[in-house]
Amino acid sequence: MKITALEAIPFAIPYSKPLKFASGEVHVAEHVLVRVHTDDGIVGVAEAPPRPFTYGETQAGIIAVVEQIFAPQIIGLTLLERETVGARLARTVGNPTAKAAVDMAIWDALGHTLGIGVTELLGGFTDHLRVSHMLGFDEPAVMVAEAERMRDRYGISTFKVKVGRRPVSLDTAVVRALRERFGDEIELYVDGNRGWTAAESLRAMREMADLDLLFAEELCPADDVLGRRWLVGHLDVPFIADESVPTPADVTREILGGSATAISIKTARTGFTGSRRVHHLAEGLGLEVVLGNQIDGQLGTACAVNFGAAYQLTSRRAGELSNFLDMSDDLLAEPLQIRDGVLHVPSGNGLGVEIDPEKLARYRSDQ
Ligand code: MUC
Ligand code: MG
Repeated sequence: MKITALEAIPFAIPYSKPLKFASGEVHVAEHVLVRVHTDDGIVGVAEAPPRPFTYGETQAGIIAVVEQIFAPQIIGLTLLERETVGARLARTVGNPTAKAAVDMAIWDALGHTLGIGVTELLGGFTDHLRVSHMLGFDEPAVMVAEAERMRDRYGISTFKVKVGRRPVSLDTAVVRALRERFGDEIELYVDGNRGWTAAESLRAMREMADLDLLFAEELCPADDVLGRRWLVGHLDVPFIADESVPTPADVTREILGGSATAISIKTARTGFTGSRRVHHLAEGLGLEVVLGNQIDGQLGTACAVNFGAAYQLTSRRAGELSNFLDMSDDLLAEPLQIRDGVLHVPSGNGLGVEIDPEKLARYRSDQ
């Protein structure tokens, strides 16, 4: 079970439908495949998606930190020393998706070593999640057509609508069009990626008061400390903190400060070990939790569903597990399948997935 090598492999897969939102846009999935090798010949995998507009990471930076700093720190430790691994990685500040991918690749390797799935290792609550699809910026008619396609083809009936444009009516018109088209057949919530001010956020939420929203997510910046607290105090739906809570300490600060009343857990930024800490904290605080999406590919989505299915709290709400559908291709040998609005945890040991060597050869950008 001893870790003998750590690899960081860049790859690039274009999106067939780019995703646009208030803090940025993504046209090509330029992610990093992280592989952990052990002395038993086991290989664990995970994916790090650089999001410079959210965490400041880049593809080149993730490779550098994994190869130059993390690899020498953890080679020689065993798969059972995950807290030691975490403590060593924590000596480097930031780099959340690089750290998360190393952590999740270790869990995958552990699952393969023990002959157990990661969901079972973590908690084993269920084997599937309902799926929520994230709709990026566009005209109302295009976003309604996209929701129709997701519903008709994959049975998805929960949608997170990206908002945060100016004037706010650009976005409230989209949400209204969706509600008018689907009535109560769908669940809807909105995510502003910090695009609005607190006052704009409240104006928009009042315009949408009759649209039966589940949640509002990160509508304005958490650094607008008093404005955000004021906003959250005026809302009658849970306010989800997403990019403002990359660590358990951030969750504590935002919730106790009155700047959020719910949280998004993203395995892409807290791995399994950190996400478990955030989950337990949320459970203790009695918070609503949504399993979020860092615009993950299929490998990242396999990580998310493995985690989400492990616990009751993370499987209660639909998880954001479908944005890989907007990619032109992926790396997995067996593609993930969403049916009737549900994604099952891939069966098998570890994460239950395998990388297709031909696809990796085609999309890796370091050779
Ligand atoms: C989300 O929930 O915000 C877009 C930016 C980011 O950091 O994550 C995605 C989705
Ligand atoms: Mg978000």
